[in-house]
Order: sequence, then structure tokens, then C-alpha cells
Amino acid sequence: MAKKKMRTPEEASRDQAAAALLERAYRLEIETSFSRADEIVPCPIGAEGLCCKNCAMGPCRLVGKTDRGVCGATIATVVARNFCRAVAVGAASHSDHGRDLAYTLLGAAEGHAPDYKIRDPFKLLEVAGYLGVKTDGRPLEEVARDVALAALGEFGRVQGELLYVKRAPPKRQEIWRKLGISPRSIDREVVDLLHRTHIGNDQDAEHLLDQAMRCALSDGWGGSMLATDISDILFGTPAPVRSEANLGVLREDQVNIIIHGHEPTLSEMIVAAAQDPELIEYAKSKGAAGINLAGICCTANETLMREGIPLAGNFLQQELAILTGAVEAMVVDVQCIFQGLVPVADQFHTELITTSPKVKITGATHIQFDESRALEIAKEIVRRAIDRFPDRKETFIPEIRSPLVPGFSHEYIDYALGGLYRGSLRPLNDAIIAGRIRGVVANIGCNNARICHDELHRYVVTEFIKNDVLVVETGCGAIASAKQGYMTPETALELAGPGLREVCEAVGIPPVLHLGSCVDNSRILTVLAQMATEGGLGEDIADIPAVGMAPEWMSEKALSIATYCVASGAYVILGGSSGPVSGSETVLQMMSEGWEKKVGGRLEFVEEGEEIVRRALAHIDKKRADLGLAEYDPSKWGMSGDWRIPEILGLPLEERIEAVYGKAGK
Ligand code: NFS
Repeated sequence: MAKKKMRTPEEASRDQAAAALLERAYRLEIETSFSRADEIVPCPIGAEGLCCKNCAMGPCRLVGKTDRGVCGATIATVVARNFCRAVAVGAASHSDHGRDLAYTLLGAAEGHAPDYKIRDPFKLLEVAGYLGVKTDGRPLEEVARDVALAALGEFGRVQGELLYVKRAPPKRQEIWRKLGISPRSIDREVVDLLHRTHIGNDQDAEHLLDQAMRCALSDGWGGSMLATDISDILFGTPAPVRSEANLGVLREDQVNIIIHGHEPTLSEMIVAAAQDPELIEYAKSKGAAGINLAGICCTANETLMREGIPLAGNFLQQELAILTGAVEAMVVDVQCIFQGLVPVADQFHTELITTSPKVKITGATHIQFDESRALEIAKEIVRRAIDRFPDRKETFIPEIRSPLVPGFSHEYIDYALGGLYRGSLRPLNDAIIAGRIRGVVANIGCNNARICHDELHRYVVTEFIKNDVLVVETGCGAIASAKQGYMTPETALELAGPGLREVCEAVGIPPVLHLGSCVDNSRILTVLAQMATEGGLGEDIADIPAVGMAPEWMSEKALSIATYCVASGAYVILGGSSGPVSGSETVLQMMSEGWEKKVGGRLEFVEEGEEIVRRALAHIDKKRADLGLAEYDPSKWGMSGDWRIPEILGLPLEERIEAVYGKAGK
């Protein structure tokens, strides 16, 4: 390796377990994404979106005096086109995940995938309603089959618009229709956007960006929402469970299997296989005390939310998990899987197993998943992992893990706030209206090896809850907070501002809610849509004092999410860099002021944590003022004890505070 300035483990990661393993990587001279990020200087031209390689006359690098490509494409066109391509890939990834789940549901309904069952029939009936499938008196399997076919139909819908568009507030639907960006079909919007970016097509940046919004909407209110719904039907709608997070969940005395990627389809079967008494006996025959499963990335979030399977870590911890020397197998499906896992696994006894027909990695074992033999394949994989256990050598598992309570589906949030008979978001709206909760931040997205791992997530979340902002999370951002210990109801007492603390205490929820994987950002859309229609906070998502952000984003999926949130009316901040469109002031302006005028939401790229927090709070306060709500004033809250008795005794205010809270209350 050439001698470049390498970050120390503490500079590279805020997470102590990750830092300890980075130390080990340096000592063992094993490369990781962290060291490669130090080594590779990113291309400044590409980073700003100024490199066009859409045809063989280029690549055209639009820097210095060059302000047009060989074909004459301008900087704004090239920058917008690059952004559009990224959105199309991100939307395609989420949506294709949704499609595969629909096929699994079809297989389950028709009996070709006998290991899958309908675990949440209520959700099935609800989704049937959205998709126009008749339910009265029909057997569940028949309904499930028609739901699967209707869902698959949405990908290639021939006419009209996506059925789920109707789940948005009416005002929002009107905005989309007026602008001509209401998504027509999932696949069509992706293909349309890619088509436009071919040389010699759409060469008006604003027009390109309109289609980027339409394509992203087909992800958020289409592919992702279907992925979430069908996962709930097949594997259960999440409700709170107890679990733990960080590399310390790996077990010295057990066979450790890591499930990594995004889809719950195979991982749910591995969860079942790992509980098979025969396989547990087999593990014991090899000297292990049992079989331990842990997850990384969004597969982790899927199995955590429903089964309480612990989180080994987020995106940047995938190589580090293997570096513990205690992982017998890492089983991956799709998305966010480093090719760098192969050389790391080669240094240990770990078998890296790819399973998706779409993902092979040179040097990994490929065991193709087939839903008709799901459990059988899962058992084969678990058996292979057990076979590796005797080959385990020196291990290093940091004793670091945090408890958490995940499982906040939008259905559960309704229930938590209102109970079985009065489940609704009314109490949340009321808390915002009163000012106990200043607003809501959705903190989502990835890690990025170019910035200190988890630091921005930690910083912004800490600041928001301190400032009485309820934080909802998904993806690797959620895992960062889980590891930080922010996802237990007790955290509210220690860290939350006085108003937020009162609400969390009353309801018994953490101040930072885990809503699931990245496709489950659709749950956030659903919550926002319900808040808008509940009343008191305007009548559209754009009216709500809420902000979305991905402070450590890196993936094209994050760009699609950001874009559909903006198109749904939200203010979204992407952090950590000046962003992929920074090469064009025109495009930056189109996405901020321009999009705000069109759809009420805006997209900004902000590097520093302090500025992210400042802008988010300013936005929340502005939305509060626009709604005519009371100005945020934390001094009004935090005294929710029983006031009546001191009042009846006629004590003056000072003494009443003391009576309820003791001297500290003063
Ligand atoms: Ni989202 Fe989940 Fe993580 Fe980023 Fe990758 S795992 S889909 S893309 S890195 S949050």
C-alpha cells in the first residue's frame, strides 16, 4: 500500500466496537473500506456530477473553460442527467425488491413456495382494499393470489396511475397530477427516466428533474410501499420486541451466522433453520453451544423488527464482523454488499455465501435461493456454517452491545398512541400542536467510508431529541442509533428535552423510533399522510413541521428516497459532502427553490452536522409559525407530575414545583 495519511481508528469511526476492529485490521494488515477510502482520492469532477460518459465521444469533463460536451450538452444538463441516472438505479433497486416479494406471495398463495405462510391476514385484507381486490367470503389464499397479481400489475400498469397514489393526502395527489408527475407504472417511470438520459434526448435540466421526481415517486409510493406491505403480510407486521445491537452480539461459544443484504425472504428461513433442533444438535456435535444469528444492513432491520434477531452492525461494519474471526458464514442476498468481503473472508475461516440469482461475487460460494425449496436451502446453508466452526482460530469480539426496542410499524404507532379501540395519530398531532413535540425528523440512510462512521448520525439525533424533536429512523441510520443506546424508553429520561420526555414517558416509547429497513421509509410516508389527514397540522405533508435527512448517505437508493420525500412535500437534507450536483448552481437551485415552488419540498446538500441541525430546526419552527402554532418553548414542559394536591394545599408555585419534583425541580 502506498503511504497515504491513514485515519486512526477513532477518526474513522465513532463506534467503539468498529474502532477496536479497525485497530485489529491495521495490525493484521487487512484492507477494509476504511483504509481504501483513505487510499483512493475521489475524482473531483465526477463527485460534482460534471463528467458525462453517456456516449463514446466522451467522457466529457466539464471543467475549466469546457462548459459543453462534444454533443453540446451543457453543465446543467450533464449534472441533472447524472443525478437522474442515480435516481433510476435507486428506484429500480427498491422496486425490484418489492417485485420479488410479490412473487413470493404468489408462490405462497399458489402452493409453489410451501414454506411461506400468510402471517398477517389483517394486513392482507387491508392491502387488498388498496389494490381493489375483493375479499368478502373468499379464502385467504385466493385473496393473497389476487393481491400478488395486482401488485405485480402495478409494475407494468398499462393505463392510469399507481393505485397507491390514493394513499397520499388528496391535496398532494392534486399537486402531482397538475404537474404531470403522478407515477403511471413502476417500471415505466424507471425506463422513461433512463431513456431520457441517452445522448440526444431530454436536454432541459428542469424537465429531466421532473421525471426524476416521478420515477422516485414510483419507488416511494410504489415499489417500496409494496415491499413493506407484502413483507408484513408474509412475515408479520412489526410490533416492539427486545433486542441488542453491535458486534458484541456475536457469541464466542456458538456458530455465528451473519445475514446481510436487504430481502427478508431467505433470512426469515434462516431464522427458522437456526432453531431446528436437529441442526442445534449438529452444532453441538461440532463443539458449539448453539447457533447464533445476527444481521447487517437492511436484512438485519427486517429480521430485527419481526423476530428480534440482533443487529451486528450497519453498512460499514460488514468487513469488521468477519474480522472478529468468529463468523462461520456470512449469507448475503442483494444490495450494499462489499466485494471487499471476499479478501477479508479469505483471511479467516468464514464462508461468504451469495444467494440471489442477481448477485454473484467472484470468490464467494453461490448457493442459489429457490423459494420452492426455501427451508431446505436455508438448512443447507446453516449446516455449512456449522461445518466451519471447528476451523475457527483466534477471535476478537468486542464486548460492546446496546439494548434496544425496535418494531415501530405505523400500525403499532397508532396503537401505542391510542390503544386498541382508539388507535390514531391524534395524540402525536396534539403534542406537536401544543409544542411538547417541536416537530419530527426522519433520520435515515447509510454510512459513508469517507466520513467518520456514525458520527453525523449520533450528532444530529442527539441534538434533535434534546430539542424536543421526535426522531423516526430506518436503514443504517437506525442501526447507528440502536448501537448508541438511543432506542430504549429510558433514553428519553436521560436525553430528551422536557416536552418530548413527557410524551415518551406517558406512552412508554423511546424518543428515537426504529421503523425498519430502507423500503420501510414508506411507513414514514404513511405516518406523514395520516398526520396530514388527521387534522390540526394543515392538509398536506408539506404543512407538517417535519424534516427528512440522510447525514451519511452514499447510495443511489438514498437519492431516490430523498427525491420521493421531496416530491411528497418534505424538506430533505443530505449530509457529509457538497453533493453530486454541486457542479451546477442552476441544478442546485432547481432542487431547492425550484422544487419548493413546485412541490413544497426542497433538497439540500449540507456537509456539517451543526448546519444540518440549524437548518432543520429553522424549518420546523417556520412550519409551526405557518400553521399558527405556539412558538416552541421548552420551559413550559417537563412538569407532568400530579399538581392537584399541592394546588389544593394552596402552595405557591415555587413550593409546588418542589413538592412534585424536589429541590432539583427548581
Ligand atoms: Ni439503505 Fe439498507 Fe444501509 Fe444505505 Fe445500504 S443497507 S437500503 S442503502 S447502506 S441505509
